[in-house]
Amino acid sequence: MGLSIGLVGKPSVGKSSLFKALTMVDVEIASYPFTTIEPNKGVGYVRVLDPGFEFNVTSNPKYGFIKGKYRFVPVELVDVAGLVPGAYEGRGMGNKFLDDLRQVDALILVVDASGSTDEEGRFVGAGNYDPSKDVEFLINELDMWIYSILERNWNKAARLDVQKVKPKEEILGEVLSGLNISKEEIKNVLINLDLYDKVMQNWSDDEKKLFAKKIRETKKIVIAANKCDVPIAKENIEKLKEKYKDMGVMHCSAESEIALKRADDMQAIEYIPGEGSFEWKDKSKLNEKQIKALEYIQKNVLDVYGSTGVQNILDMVVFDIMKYIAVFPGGVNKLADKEGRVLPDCFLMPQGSTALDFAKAIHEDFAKHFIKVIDVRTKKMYGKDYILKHRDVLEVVAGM
Ligand SMILES: Nc1nc2c(ncn2[C@@H]2O[C@H](COP(=O)(O)OP(=O)(O)OP(=O)(O)O)[C@@H](O)[C@H]2O)c(=O)[nH]1
Ligand SMILES: [Mg+2]
Repeated sequence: MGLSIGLVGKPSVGKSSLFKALTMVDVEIASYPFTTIEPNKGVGYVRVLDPGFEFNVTSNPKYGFIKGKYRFVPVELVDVAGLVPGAYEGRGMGNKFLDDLRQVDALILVVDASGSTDEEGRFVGAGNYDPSKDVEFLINELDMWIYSILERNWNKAARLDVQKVKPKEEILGEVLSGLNISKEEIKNVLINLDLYDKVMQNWSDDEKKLFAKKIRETKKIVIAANKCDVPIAKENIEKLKEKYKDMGVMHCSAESEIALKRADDMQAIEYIPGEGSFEWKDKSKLNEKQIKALEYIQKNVLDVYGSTGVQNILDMVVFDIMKYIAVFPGGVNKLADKEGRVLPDCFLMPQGSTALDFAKAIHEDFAKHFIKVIDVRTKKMYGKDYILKHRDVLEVVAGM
């Protein structure tokens, strides 16, 4: 299964807009709170410099696509309803819908950097709300969401604990199952909090809350500072970057990205997601208003920030925060598969993965009968413990 990334934030910050900018799936976008109720799922793409051009070939991906020198590799995205302060007490849409995010590997926390919306997502005019307040309450809501999962299951779990049916990390692992947290991580949190040997029945409420918070801290989270096309956002983004140095903070303008991608689809411009400029191809395909909008984007977004930030957020999550790398299967003598597709596959794998992990990702049998890998660029050979590098192109040799 591929990587999955969730979008969370208060209403009207542009979660669905960012989802649309990343997936180009048409979803409901509107200026009133709680536009989204049911989750949206779609495919977004991380950007990798494609190795094809080094071999003088144009790759032909089975999944994703090539644009310019880049390969866009699919990951799953999930957009959910807006979260308001007190959601854990049932305010707004409550926090149960966050269960749709249980499976995600990382979260993008979307805030309205233009400060145009209050904590409930109501429009208050640009600059009239401090977006760093959002980060505080959203983090607290995530903590309380995990706490509420614990609470829902506590009695049963505490009974198993008292009967010593199985170790705590297994009991709690089941309660938090699907949160993508390993038993080892759970055990570490328990030990660090000095709760490993304390009978669960006797945990205080504060202890449960602290445990929930520490579990949340194991999740990968980055902040997307959206609506950076509104000039006043600049100051707020600088403040957010200073205040949340430990998390990643990335400017973005979902609306700008949608406009650029649309104009690119119409072949009015040539735009590669993540870039700091675009080329005019055929202005006659656009009306006056659309041309003005694109000029505005160049001047107020691309020239100011170097990108719309939309592509950059996803790349930052996967490559910088989650520390994944992209690895390509290929043959020393042949880069195409049976159907003639050149470099058809690209695997996203955690940093530190080995040649054997790579073989396994391709096919279980390759791992079972593994002999060696050959670096297609250098023709060097490596054994099963070879640590994969970002953008490696490797042939797996197996004895079958
Ligand atoms: N200026 C500006 N406005 C944006 C941007 N992205 C979204 N918006 C506007 O913000 C409003 C809310 O956008 P949505 O994408 O529906 O927001 P949401 O977070 O999904 O909202 P809910 O589903 O209600 O929680 C809409 O009026 C969008 O046009 C942006 O990059 N810049
Ligand atoms: Mg929405």
